[in-house]
Amino acid sequence: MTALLTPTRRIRRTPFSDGVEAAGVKAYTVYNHMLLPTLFRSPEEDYRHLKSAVQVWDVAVERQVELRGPDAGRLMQMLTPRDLRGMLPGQCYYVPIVDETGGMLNDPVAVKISDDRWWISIADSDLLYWVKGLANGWRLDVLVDEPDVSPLAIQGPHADDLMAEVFGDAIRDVRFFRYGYFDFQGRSLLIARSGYSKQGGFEIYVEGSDIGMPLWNALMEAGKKWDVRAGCPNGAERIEGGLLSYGSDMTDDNTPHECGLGKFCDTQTAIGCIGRDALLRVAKEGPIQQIRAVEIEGGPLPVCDRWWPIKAGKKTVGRISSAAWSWDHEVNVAVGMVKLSHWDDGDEVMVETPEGPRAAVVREKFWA
Ligand code: THG
Repeated sequence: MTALLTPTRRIRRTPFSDGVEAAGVKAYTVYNHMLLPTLFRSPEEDYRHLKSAVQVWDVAVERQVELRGPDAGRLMQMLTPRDLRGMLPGQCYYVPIVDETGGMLNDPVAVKISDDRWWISIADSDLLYWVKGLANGWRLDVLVDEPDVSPLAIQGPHADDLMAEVFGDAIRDVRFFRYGYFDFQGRSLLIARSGYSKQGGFEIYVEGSDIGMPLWNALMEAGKKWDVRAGCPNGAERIEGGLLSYGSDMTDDNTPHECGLGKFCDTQTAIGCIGRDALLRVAKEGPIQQIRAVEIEGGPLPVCDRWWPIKAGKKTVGRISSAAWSWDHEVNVAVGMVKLSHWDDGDEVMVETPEGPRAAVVREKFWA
């Protein structure tokens, strides 16, 4: 598919779209009904620059579902099998969200603002309707809305330097998956050390679209000495790091355990979680397929826009959901859902790619 994308009002722009366009964006995808840049210079240039400098990413598509009211905490725990009792304001948790069958509905970052106020920073599914449905069906005392909050990510080895220039040195002390409030032009912004790369960095939860471009411009100006550029989540880098993409690598057909997210589940103690009973059952047996890193041999492959079957002889033993050429590892790095019979480290399989069958090796660990 190489056609253009026709813009409509259904495909939402972001508070940073003017900056993204001025920076020469070359390709977009659609995520949460909103534009998400996918390419600026070339896949290789974007990849190498992310790993050596610092980039500003328009990730406004990470929309927030806000829970506000006395039952906000109760509702939040209904959504996830991760035990939230120990979570304090100032913390972010990566949380699987599951339905009544234990199927994954989303894999957001939950931000606890106070006992009665949370933001759920969602991946690509319409989680708002599920959450509103639960709040109303259970007659909970909570407001559920999408606020005017748009994340802007600063990622790369010079992220701390750039952020300190704009927000002051105190930003360096924010720990991983913690946040603090920092001032920009008289507005207090929630800034977390997090982001969809393994290069380190921050996410600014920009509250109020009107300050989107002023902030974008200030970051671009302050970052000149570190060669700051507009960037975006990078396919190869995120696969190397084992960061999953909801809708591509997993859907509501998968449990968190199949997705390797069992470490973010405390199903025994997550009392109130809608999917708890279902997950307790599947957790007893353990999954029979699981997400794995897969190395696909040979040269670069086209973009993976449909499942590529994984074969062992004539048998299908899984499917690839994402793949990209890694310039650092000089191999195609991929994410696959692999059956138990072939998921051990070093297991040799074949992948049916659009370029024909390719030898591949299943890996226990991702690359970064
Ligand atoms: N940041 C914010 N919102 C998001 C994303 C994000 N919403 C959409 C999407 N990304 C949600 N999915 C993920 C997937 C991975 C991570 C965060 C969100 C992630 N994982 C780390 C890891 O797996 O190494 C850390 C997990 C942990 O240790 O808690 O960061 O990126 N705001």
